Amino acid sequence: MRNLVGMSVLSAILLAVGGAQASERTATLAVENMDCPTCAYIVKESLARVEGVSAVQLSSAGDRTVTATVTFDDAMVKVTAPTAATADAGFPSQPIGGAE
Ligand SMILES: [Cu+2]
Repeated sequence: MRNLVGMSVLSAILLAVGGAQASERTATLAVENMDCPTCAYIVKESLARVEGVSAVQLSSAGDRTVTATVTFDDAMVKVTAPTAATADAGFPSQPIGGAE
């Protein structure tokens, strides 16, 4: 299940897309069960599809745990929505450190 979709490439693209808006917030999720770039792609897509999410950045936090930093419009998105989205895709997640 490996392909060469690089997380760093995805992150660079998403960083370029993310812009500042008045009601933006970020939340960091610890995502379980991820073990290859395809998993990362699926998680990234599942988060990006949540309406109101403007940016998703993944970073490695160990062999099988990845953190996903999600930027979202807090007028449109509840903090629980990104967590539900990854769980629906087969990758349970939980917020770490609280939303800022
Ligand atoms: Cu995988």
